[in-house]
Amino acid sequence: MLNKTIAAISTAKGKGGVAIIRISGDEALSVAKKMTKLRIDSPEPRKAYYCEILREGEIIDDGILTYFKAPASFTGEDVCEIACHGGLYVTQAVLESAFSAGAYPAGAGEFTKRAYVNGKLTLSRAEAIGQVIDAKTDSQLRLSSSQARGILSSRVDSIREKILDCISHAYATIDYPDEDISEAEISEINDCLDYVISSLDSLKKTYRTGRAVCEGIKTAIIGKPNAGKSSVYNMLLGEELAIVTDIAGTTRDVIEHTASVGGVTLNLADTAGIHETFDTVEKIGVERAKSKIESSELLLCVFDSSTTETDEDEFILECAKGKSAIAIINKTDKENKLSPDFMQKIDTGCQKTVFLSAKTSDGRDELAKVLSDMYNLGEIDLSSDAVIANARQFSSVSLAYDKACEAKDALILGQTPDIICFSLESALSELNMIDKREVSEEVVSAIFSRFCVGK
Ligand SMILES: Nc1nc2c(ncn2[C@@H]2O[C@H](COP(=O)(O)OP(=O)(O)OP(=O)(O)O)[C@@H](O)[C@H]2O)c(=O)[nH]1
Ligand SMILES: [Mg+2]
Repeated sequence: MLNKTIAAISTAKGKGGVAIIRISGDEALSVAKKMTKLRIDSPEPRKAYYCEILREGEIIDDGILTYFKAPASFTGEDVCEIACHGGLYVTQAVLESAFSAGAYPAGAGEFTKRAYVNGKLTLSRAEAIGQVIDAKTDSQLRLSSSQARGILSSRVDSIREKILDCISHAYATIDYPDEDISEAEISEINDCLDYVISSLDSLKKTYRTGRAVCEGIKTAIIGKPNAGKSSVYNMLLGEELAIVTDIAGTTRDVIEHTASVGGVTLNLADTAGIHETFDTVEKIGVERAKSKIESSELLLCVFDSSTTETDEDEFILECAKGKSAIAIINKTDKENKLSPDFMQKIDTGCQKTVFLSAKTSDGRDELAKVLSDMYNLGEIDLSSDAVIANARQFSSVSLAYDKACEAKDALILGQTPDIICFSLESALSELNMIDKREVSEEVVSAIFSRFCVGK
């Protein structure tokens, strides 16, 4: 399958100035030559050539052809890119002309998959390219673009080399089974192992940040009716998405959008005000709000500071128990009527308290800072540090960490070098899952199927 020459539109679907049709495979140049009229016989690699574009011999457009000779191309195969005019119909016609000239339609992510198979990209870099395309926030773009440049891959490589060092030290002692491992050798293996364990531990910890940036945190805004939940929701999203009125019980259905606050991606849900109600529709809304609390990882508990607290506010604090929760004391543009006792209860019931006015946006920066600290964004430079950004990578690093700890335990217990080596080799093979070829075809296909056609 892989040696078929494939073609697809690589630019976004829609009307634009220019569109690019990418062709990759052994026949790329011959396909491109069949479907264009060039002024020369053979284009030189990496040079742009004006050409007329043909469909069954008839000129349908003109554009630019660029030829990339294998292996110096994105996919590692021969690649031709034809830039034509970006109309919907003309682009499709140029693509069909590539098919008539012998190319096959590319599947989703097939160009990037070929780049990976041909060793042009590591798996984590390929994943990061997908994230660059999908990025919706500035932090997502910064993180994925640095990982696409291979920062995670080089960090993983340097840890792999250290593990190989440990293995070679331990194997050296196996060659002399009659001699005990000397103190000096034990200390060398020990230092090496400590380095590996602490590097894997630091890398593992970056997942809290990576996940907060890339996947986002499921967050519910909860509070009693009229506390200002929908106003806080709109303020965080920078748009009037939820209806705000002074009538208690305005929000009934759960409304969900994604916001970036302090670099953290919040998958935000605005919910109905929680209280006792006999209104059938509102009752359903309150039930939905309660189930949203269950399924959320983070709660933004909104309290109206312009009125004294009620049992409903006490109930919100009950909901926050055992959960990650930030208290938002809203309406700070008005006089604070919450009792000092209740303020104290808020402080103990929630991890952090932020004073905010959804009306004036005062306190938004403070909330951004709290979120950024909560997910360690201040400690990590998204554009230069290696960061674990998905569950697959996290699982490999965690398992490698466990195996390295097993090796250290074996060393401390004075077990034979082959036992230490066995654990270290398992650590290595777990780590190999991040970038190397030990990944199953199923995992690889799942990763690339998330890409769009043309990438
Ligand atoms: N002064 C002031 N008024 C606010 C602030 N935030 C919200 N309000 C007002 O409080 C009222 C209720 O706001 P909403 O955002 O609809 O409150 P809610 O918690 O979503 O209410 P329900 O959906 O009914 O549960 C509206 O009149 C808002 O304009 C604030 O920070 N300051
Ligand atoms: Mg509301």
